[in-house]
Amino acid sequence: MDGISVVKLGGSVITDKSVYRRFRLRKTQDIAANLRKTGDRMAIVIGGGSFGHILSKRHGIPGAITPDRIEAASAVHSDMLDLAARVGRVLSGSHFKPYIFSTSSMIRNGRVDCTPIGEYIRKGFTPLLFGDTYISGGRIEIYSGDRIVLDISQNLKPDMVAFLTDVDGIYTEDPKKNHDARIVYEVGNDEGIKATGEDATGGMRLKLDMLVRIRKYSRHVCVLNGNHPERIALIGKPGFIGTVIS
Ligand code: ATP
Ligand code: IP8
Repeated sequence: MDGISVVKLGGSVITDKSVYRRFRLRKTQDIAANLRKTGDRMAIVIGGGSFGHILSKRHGIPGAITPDRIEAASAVHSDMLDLAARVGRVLSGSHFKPYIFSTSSMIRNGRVDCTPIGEYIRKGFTPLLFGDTYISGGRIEIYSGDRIVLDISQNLKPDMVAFLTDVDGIYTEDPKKNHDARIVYEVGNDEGIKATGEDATGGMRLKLDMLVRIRKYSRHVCVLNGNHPERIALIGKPGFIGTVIS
């Protein structure tokens, strides 16, 4: 395609969300190789998975600042930096030039200042950002990777935005909880979709809200299964398996 893309690597794909800090190296390598084949320049955002959500939930983050939460937020931030470093090494192995931005250092007036991202992409880097904890007033908050994708999209107006999760796309309801759930190939708004969110940032519920908003800034927004990374090649083409936001 040779355009500019923003790709969210969901924590449900690159980590095992049920085991603290378990990284899926081989899966991430497969995804990186398939992203490389697109020829696109891109920014990559990683979600929390088991590096972000387990400790956050255990210590009640987001929440008011307490000594316990300060310790936990520091640990979550370090864990996310570690996850970003691991993903960065995988991307380098696929000949990207990743450049990690620490999200909490880029928050200005309640949102991520994405001004440098476009410049780094144009110079040949692949900016890599991650969902993160940050301080706001008397609270410790979480800045979701999904929200970062919205901020970058607003700034860059990318040709394509793709969210990789561990299911085929958006379903009528959670496919892991109800086997009658059906995939919805085209979504215009979030009406008629039951989305549950059990992680620290609201899971699929927040994602749906973000997807609809991101569509204003990009012609092609989709959700696909990162466990089948060969599907990346079919984004925007006939035969694509996943959900397109219309
Ligand atoms: P992270 O936030 O760690 O980056 P992620 O972005 O990969 O994770 P989740 O927030 O875990 O993804 O959302 C994906 C999960 O949402 C799926 O594993 C699925 O079980 C669940 N889910 C709930 N409702 C739906 C729905 N209507 N359609 C599709 N998946 C849903
Ligand atoms: O998984 C949350 O980002 P998300 C990151 O994209 C943390 O919602 C630190 C839990």
